[in-house]
Formats: sequence, structure tokens, C-alpha cells
Amino acid sequence: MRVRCAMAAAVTVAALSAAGPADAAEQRIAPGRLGFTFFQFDALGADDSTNASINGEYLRLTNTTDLPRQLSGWTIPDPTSAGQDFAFPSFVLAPGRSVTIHSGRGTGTSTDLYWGRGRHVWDNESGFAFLWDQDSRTRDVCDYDSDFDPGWAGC
Ligand SMILES: [Ca+2]
Ligand SMILES: [Ca+2]
Repeated sequence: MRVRCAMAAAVTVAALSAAGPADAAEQRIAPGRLGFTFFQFDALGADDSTNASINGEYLRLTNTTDLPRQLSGWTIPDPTSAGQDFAFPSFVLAPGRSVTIHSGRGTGTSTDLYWGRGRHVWDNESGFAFLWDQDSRTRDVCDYDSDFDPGWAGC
């Protein structure tokens, strides 16, 4: 997934540098992407049961489309199959903005949301994070492997 993203970015850069002004404008208004952009799957330092450590695990979701996106009803399924999926509240992600989803407890803001779990969610070795829309369609997936990713992944 990351390799494909990197290749797509390289192709975009190449296309932009070779394109004329009209083509460049077309690129700017082309539909963007709503997806994961950063994943701290292993909280910094030794993992303990404190809320600060649990919140040190987080996923960042970015809206690079030109439109605000309502995420109400979207979910991030629980990777441990404990039936405690993260469900977005009524939440609008503005164009160009990101929201960080922390594993622990906290008060949600326009930039940070909290899963509310009492322990770390993401395996520190490897795994997948899925983003599902309100119809349970997969909109993005971020895979990671600590053999290649040093505690975090760029998605
Ligand atoms: Ca973890
Ligand atoms: Ca850690």
C-alpha cells in the first residue's frame, strides 16, 4: 500500500512538472483523497497502562479532497475483534485538514478524537488499520510491519 502510494505520488510529481499551466490547474482541482496519512502503532517509550501511553498510539486521517467530508457513521474496526470499533461522532473534516484518532480516553476536538479504550489497541509488530464508511465499504487501509516501520508508518 505504501509502495503504491509512493509510486502514485511520483507519477503525480512527474505529471505536474511536465504539464503546462492548464494541466497544472486541472491537477489542482482533481479529486483528492481521504485516508490515513500517519500511524503511530507503537506508542513512544515503554508501553504501560496509563492513558497517556495509550493515547500515544494514534492514527491520522487527512482530507486532501476539495470538499468537507462528513465522517459520521464511519468506523475504524477493532483489530482485536473485541467488538469495540471506533465510531466517528458527527464530525466534518475540512479540506486539507487532518484529525488524529487516539486509542485512549479524552475529550474530542476538531483535531483530535479518542477511542476511549483502556489499553493499547494496535499490535506493536504488524497489522492493518481499516477505514470503513457508513455503508461498511473499505475506504482506506494502512498496513504496517515493525520489520520495516520503526514504531510508526506513513501509510
Ligand atoms: Ca501498539
Ligand atoms: Ca512503545
